Amino acid sequence: MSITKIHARQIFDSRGRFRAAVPSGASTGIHEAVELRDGTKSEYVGKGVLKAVTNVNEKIAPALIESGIKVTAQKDIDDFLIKLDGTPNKGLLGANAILGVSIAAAVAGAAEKDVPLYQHLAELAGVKPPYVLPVPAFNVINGGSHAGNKLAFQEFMLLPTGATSFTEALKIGTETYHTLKKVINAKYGIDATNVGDEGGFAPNVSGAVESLDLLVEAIKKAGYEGKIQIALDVASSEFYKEGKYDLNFKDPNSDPSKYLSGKELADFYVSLIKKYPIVSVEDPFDQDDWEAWTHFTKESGIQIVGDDLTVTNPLRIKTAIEKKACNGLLLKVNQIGTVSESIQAAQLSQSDGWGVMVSHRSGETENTFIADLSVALGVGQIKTGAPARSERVAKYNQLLRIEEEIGANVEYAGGRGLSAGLTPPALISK
Ligand code: 2PG
Ligand code: MG
Repeated sequence: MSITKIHARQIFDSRGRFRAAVPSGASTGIHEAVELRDGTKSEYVGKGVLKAVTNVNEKIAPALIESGIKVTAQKDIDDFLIKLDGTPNKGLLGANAILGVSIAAAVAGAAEKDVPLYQHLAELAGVKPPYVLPVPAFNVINGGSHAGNKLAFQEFMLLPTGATSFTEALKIGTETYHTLKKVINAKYGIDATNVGDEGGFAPNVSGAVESLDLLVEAIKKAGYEGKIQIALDVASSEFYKEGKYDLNFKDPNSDPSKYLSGKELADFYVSLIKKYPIVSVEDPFDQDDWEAWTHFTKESGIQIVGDDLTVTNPLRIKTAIEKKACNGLLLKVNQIGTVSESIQAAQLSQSDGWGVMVSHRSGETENTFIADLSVALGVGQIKTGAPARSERVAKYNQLLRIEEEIGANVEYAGGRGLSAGLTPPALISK
């Protein structure tokens, strides 16, 4: 069947900002596809997306309906949208307008075939069962641009790689999250247990070492030592200044003589990797500091994930492959703007042996598309915040449903999955 009706409306994200059916970042990379915002300061503090909504309703909808493309032909739909926009960064219609339609088409395609969304997406990607449920990366301490504390690093994540199912991973993550809350309360008081944008706690710790010590203590107290490994998202483009890294960037009086060089920052990471069970580091360096990336990926021996560096864009991923700049992709559908290009980005990365982690944005909605996408692509990793705040938990709950629905034939990526080449072996061998 071809498409007969498309309708967009402006809705609100987890920060109370406004968009069509797509998420939105705070620590966005400069090379991401364009998110069209109205910019009318007097309305919705300039963050409205009514222009993008109009682009869907008045430009995309009539053209796509007129085209007669079948709703199950995702690649044709996405190619049509890319062409209709005509710019390399989807700046004309807006990646938010385009992605809303692309995702809606995928959901409608699954309905037309009368199969679950993850199955439809897997068929589009050519991925065969058995389906693999991803290891969740729970972001339990929030810093950087996602929290009102002094912490420079943006995300401290727990990966229950030692679980035997997704359901157990969620149990382990949730129990450890609540144990962490008690640990933080005992050390810093109840005020320090307020949460940041992604549901993790945002205590006013001095830095990464203090945060990692909290995680290790919580893991031990919760009884999950050896079952949980740690991932970081440094989001360092946020504090790259004049070729150096300012770990005190939230202080307006930060002292430039204390900024770190790329080499000094790399040495700091190496010391952390030695001391803590860290198996993955995302955005350790600025989005255009290629040399530092290449050097550190080789030196670290663990998964190094490109987010702002690669922006889910096949062209940037190709460059990263050539430069051996990283060995992991953070897959964010709104960085590129269509479902088909997201699948292409994942598969291009996997073709070079990279790990792939499907990801939410810090500004999220209750939409659970990425949960299905992570299963469809069988990538073995997903990050969608702490096990708190409904826009985060909605994705984890959808994965519970999928695991239950698939039943006996389901596999969990932790352990077996990771060693089967879904992600670098370092994730389990460390
Ligand atoms: C990131 C994301 C999601 P944002 O940097 O990985 O955690 O944050 O959506 O703000 O870019
Ligand atoms: Mg990131």
